[in-house]
Amino acid sequence: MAATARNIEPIVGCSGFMTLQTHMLADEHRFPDSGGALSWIISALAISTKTISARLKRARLEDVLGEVGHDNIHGEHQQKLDVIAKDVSIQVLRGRDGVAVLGSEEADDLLFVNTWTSDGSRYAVLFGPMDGTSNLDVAGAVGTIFSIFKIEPESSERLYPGRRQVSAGYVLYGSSTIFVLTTGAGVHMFVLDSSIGAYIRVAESIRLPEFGATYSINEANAAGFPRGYRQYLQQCRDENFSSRYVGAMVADVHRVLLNGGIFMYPPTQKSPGGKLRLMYEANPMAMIFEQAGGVATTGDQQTLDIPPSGLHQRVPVVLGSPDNVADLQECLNE
Ligand code: AFP
Repeated sequence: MAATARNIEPIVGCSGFMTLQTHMLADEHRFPDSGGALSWIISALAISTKTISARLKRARLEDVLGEVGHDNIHGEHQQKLDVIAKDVSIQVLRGRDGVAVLGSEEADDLLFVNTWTSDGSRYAVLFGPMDGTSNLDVAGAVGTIFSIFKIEPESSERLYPGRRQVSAGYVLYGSSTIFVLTTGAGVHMFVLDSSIGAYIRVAESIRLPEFGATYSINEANAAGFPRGYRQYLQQCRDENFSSRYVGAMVADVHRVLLNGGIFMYPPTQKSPGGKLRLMYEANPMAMIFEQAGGVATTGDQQTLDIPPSGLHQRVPVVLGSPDNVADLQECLNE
């Protein structure tokens, strides 16, 4: 792993002044037959995430930090902001033309909404409204992740492999609010300008560096990782990599997307099948990484090819620069 021989420069850039809404209108030209429902859905996500961003900024002042007092479907203590973020997202999304199915990390099951667009298209929107909740009480970075599928007209299936996503994205609520989006033609990044209430495009067609000397993993679980992961981590330490871990997938993955490197949540003793959720965490991030020239795998197969078995299915997650993932894969295959 000779770091000097590899491209480690972030490759981002953009031209012109463009809001998310204008970007989506321009993007619609790729689909001349579309009735614009996807744009409406993404505009709903823009509204819900702006609302969540505003609530987060005032969280300590409005007493919305802390637990609700009961657990969610995963047996995790639900935070007040988990519930607020889910309710805001559902309220905004369920009124949009074309949203037929909603699925959220915080809801036990899929929610079916009876809506059609004039061109007959219907979509499923799956999302993790508040990712990284353990950071809330300490004003750390958190996020929202979403995945959008088009529902086949004659199909009774409601969950599809990630390869069938038509759009995916995340919002990072950090020192600024960042919206990262793909609709299958590259990955674009927007920053919320709260003075005008609009997401402004700041980077077009982001390309992940081929390699980055940073890894992101909860190393406290290392004793329970499969041998290949332990071996790869040793290799990274021997080569003086940096370790960075926020504990909110959106924040950790965003760093890797821009600077290169690798994010891993392997199988652990506590979660032998992995901890992160396929449908609204692993899949959308996998689409974004592949669209940006990166790699997304479980260690055994490409994440986007996994046939889903349920809304809350868990999988091991590896997302990263091609060279980093290739080096990990070598260790896993040994
Ligand atoms: P919370 O939302 O419960 O804080 O979980 C966050 C998360 O799902 C994901 O965002 C992180 O990458 C991962 O869990 C962190 O898990 P560990 O705390 O086990 O490292």
